[in-house]
Amino acid sequence: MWCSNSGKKTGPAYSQRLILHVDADAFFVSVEQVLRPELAGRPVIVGGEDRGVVSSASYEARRFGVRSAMPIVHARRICPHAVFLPPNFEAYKAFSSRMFAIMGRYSPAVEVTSIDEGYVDLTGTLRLHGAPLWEVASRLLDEIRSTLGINASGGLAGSKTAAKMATNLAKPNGLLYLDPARSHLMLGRLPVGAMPGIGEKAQHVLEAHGISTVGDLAAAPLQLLRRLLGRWGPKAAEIASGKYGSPVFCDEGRAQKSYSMERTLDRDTTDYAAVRGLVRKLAEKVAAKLRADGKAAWTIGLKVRYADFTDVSRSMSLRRATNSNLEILACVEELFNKTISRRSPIRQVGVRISGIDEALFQDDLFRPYSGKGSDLDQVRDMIRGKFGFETVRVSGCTASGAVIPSPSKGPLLGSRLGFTCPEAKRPRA
Ligand code: DCP
Ligand code: MG
Repeated sequence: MWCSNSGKKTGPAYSQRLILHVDADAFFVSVEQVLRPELAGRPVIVGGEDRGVVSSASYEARRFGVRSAMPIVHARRICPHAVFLPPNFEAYKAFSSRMFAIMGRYSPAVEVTSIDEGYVDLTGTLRLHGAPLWEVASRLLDEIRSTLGINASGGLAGSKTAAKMATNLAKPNGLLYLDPARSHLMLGRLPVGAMPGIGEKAQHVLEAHGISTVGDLAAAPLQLLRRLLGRWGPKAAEIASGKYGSPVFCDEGRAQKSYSMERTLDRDTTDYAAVRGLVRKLAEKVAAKLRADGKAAWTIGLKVRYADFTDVSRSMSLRRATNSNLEILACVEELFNKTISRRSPIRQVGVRISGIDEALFQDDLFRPYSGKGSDLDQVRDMIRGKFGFETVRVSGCTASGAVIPSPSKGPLLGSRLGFTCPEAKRPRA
């Protein structure tokens, strides 16, 4: 379902489409500063251990050049006096749901796009709030500040893209209202890379063809854009011109769109057997989460980051959505074999499952399908849930997807079901 923005037929002031984009400032760090007030105003960096990357940097740390996704070792070099903290996802999730609960009080149409970012469709709420909508937007951000103790920035405009671009201009701790009738005059002057969806690569391609601003993109010949960006080209031009306005997705927006996990290795390695083992473990963990939510996925993806920071990603789409370990491991195996083609050390690997759907399929028409996977998957998930992931190991996987239990000597809990349990742990008394 999507929430319509057509508004009531009560004149332009009521029906004008106005969308507020909200994005918390330095979110992970801000939460840490609320939990540890002594860190307020200091350069603070949240990220993995030494081999990891920066997740969030306070604006004080950004002054020294620290950015998200930068290796922690580099951040330590350029900002040695910063406080470095490991992530505390439970706390971030709790703050995130409180932030979206506040947003939901201003309009029923809220689309969650990430842990700290989303849209509120304020169209048609003028009479409800009894105040101009930029004032309402400002109240909403104030409420986030006073209730949660973190700063959030906002952009209020006639489309989601314009609102998001306005937020980026307002950051940190600001609110920018762009009159829908004139916003293209301001946004059109921004560099083309400022438009959401135009990444670094696309920006370079466009600039090489004289398209350097958002306005240039809006005016560029569609044929050229199709050649440069493929099918996305004409749509990008439409968005840049402000003519395209995708609706605020309410229900689906809240639903998880993908499941992923990635790991940075302890050291860069060419031990592909070990990397392959890690990839399989990630895939199994992601598949288990998918099953726990009663979902299935159409697309399985693998990302490999080499030591020189080049990323190679591959994905494959299936003929039907799946949440079966067997099928997901077989895909990951195939992707791994296709991806690992160069003899370079690997730094990081990740598995991403997308195209999320309800797990509606069932092989046995006379047995209702729970959505939680096959018997084998269910038993495996149950044992791992109780005794830990490592208690059950799926020990081999052929290209066709058949799981081969590895020969083992001891008493194997579950071995008849096609998996091995290396240390068959007994339930604790
Ligand atoms: N995040 C992450 N890794 C990244 C980017 C982000 O783990 N490469 C996490 C940490 C961020 C949170 O997601 O706090 C939100 O991402 P943002 O891009 O909104 O970044 P911040 O909120 O930290 O900063 P900003 O003020 O620029 O929004
Ligand atoms: Mg943010």
